[in-house]
Amino acid sequence: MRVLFVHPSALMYSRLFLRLEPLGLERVAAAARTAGHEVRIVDLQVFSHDELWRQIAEFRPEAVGFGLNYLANVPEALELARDIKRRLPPCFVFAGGHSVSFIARHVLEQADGALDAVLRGEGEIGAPALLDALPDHGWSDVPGLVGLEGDGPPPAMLESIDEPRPARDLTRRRNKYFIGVLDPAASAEFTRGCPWDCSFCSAWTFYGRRYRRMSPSAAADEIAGIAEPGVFLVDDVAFIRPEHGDAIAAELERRRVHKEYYLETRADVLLRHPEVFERWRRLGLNYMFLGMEALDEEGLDLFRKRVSPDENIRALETARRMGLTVAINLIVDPRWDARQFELVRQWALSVPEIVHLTVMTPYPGTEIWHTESRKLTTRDYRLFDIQHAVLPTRLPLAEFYRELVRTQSVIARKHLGVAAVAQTLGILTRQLLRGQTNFARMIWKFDKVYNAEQQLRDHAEPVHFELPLPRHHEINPRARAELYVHPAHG
Ligand code: B12
Ligand code: SF4
Repeated sequence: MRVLFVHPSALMYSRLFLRLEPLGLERVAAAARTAGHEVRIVDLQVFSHDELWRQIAEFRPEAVGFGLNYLANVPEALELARDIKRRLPPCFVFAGGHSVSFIARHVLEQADGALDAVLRGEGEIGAPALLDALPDHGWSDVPGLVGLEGDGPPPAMLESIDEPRPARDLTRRRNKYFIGVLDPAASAEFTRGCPWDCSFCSAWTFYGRRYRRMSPSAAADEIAGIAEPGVFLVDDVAFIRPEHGDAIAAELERRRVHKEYYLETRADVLLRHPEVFERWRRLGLNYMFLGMEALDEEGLDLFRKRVSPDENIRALETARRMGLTVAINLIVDPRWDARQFELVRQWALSVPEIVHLTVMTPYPGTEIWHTESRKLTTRDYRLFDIQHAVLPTRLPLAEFYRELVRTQSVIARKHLGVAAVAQTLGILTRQLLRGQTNFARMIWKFDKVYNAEQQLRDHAEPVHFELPLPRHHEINPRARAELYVHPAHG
């Protein structure tokens, strides 16, 4: 069967700081190809809609699968699905991915016939099963299927994440994938899931709180097979198990594989086993993302981060000592007033790290979705990109955005401004000589992407598709069980 997988367009954040390959979609595409299907991928982060229509006309797919990891992409995917059905009526159109898994039935109903099914959970098992079932519509056995005529059994999980290897050969214009100065950059995954349970996050609920590791030799094969010099590790928390990080490092050392790495971890993990990160530093680890989330105890308790402000500060010192460039994420509470924004600006300017701000946003699949969603000021999917405020702000909304954008701009100028360009001039020159312009463009694009008036105007756009509301508004054991996509473990 001819199958086309589609990743929707880049969201606000990805238009500036990073744009990464659709790793999940590449893995699902690989599984479908192994099952004997003819598979293509269109990534709308790096292609315009014209390329999609060209593929629809030329390749004439019998099935199209949209990757919906992000809520903010739901309206675009539904509109494209409708157009595909118009141009190619017999084509089977479905969606899968992180966010859509939590609200599958709702999205299917909203699609009003434009989608034939949503596949919940990991796609490596479900997607080939669905494609195999398609000719005679024997869907009722497809794990994770939510269909127009009923549901299949619960989503099935891979025992081992060693296989399938992502079908990187199917993504084109790979030189458009980058993260900051890692330009170009590929992505790779060593582990899946997270054993913590932060209240604002759905990484643990999606995987039923399970945590799986790739075997060290498969992980090293994966890295060795990547053509790009830079690698972003998509693991939610890198090297939770120090022996796993060490074993992969040993394999890479033995094979003399050297890349430049960017990874994400937690302060307590770094502090417990700095030696693993030191070892990776020698292998090319240069950039680390630390999800600090809040500067004070109260904020950290609110998000159930189980890390103290002191641990966060010590982790920063440890990373600095190792010579790592660190990016920090802070969650903006919509209740912040002008004074709190000012404090954050001062703090951000006083530390050498790159500081990112994301606005606290309740998502389906998180605990705060149940406790906060009654207060939502909008249910427009497009605003759920953690750069817009969807909860009531203490400041008038226009002023909130002015403070937010001003803070982001002050911080961005610290890194993207003339001084930073001078510091990174060597990197920039080398990239431009190789024809890599993503990082250079990012430096000059900030004001186009971040604009308080535009963010305010986004709230006035006509809304065609809205998020559903949760059935429970508190976290009792039943509501907690319902958070999971893959059945909970332990
Ligand atoms: C890596 C990552 C990114 C990368 C994106 C890379 C890319 N282009 O896809 C970067 C760093 C760019 C990123 C950015 C953002 N991210 Co992000 N990201 C992740 C992260 C940590 C891992 C995703 C990943 O690659 N996993 C590994 C692959 C193999 O798994 P996967 O993609 O989930 O795919 C599997 C299934 O979902 C499914 N599947 C996927 N696609 C499809 C398609 C079909 C047809 C089918 C059947 C199945 C299927 O099968 C796959 C294999 O099992 C997740 C957290 C998590 N653990 O999932 C957050 C996460 C997905 N991100 C999140 C957010 C909020 C964002 C941002 C909005 C943040 C921001 N600061 O603005 C941006 C917006 C990105 C954008 N599109 O523009 C949220 C999602 C929230 C939501 N409900 O919408 C998550 C869940 C993190 C969280 N803390 O809650 N992100
Ligand atoms: S925020 Fe990080 S540590 Fe907390 S549950 Fe999500 S992935 Fe795990």
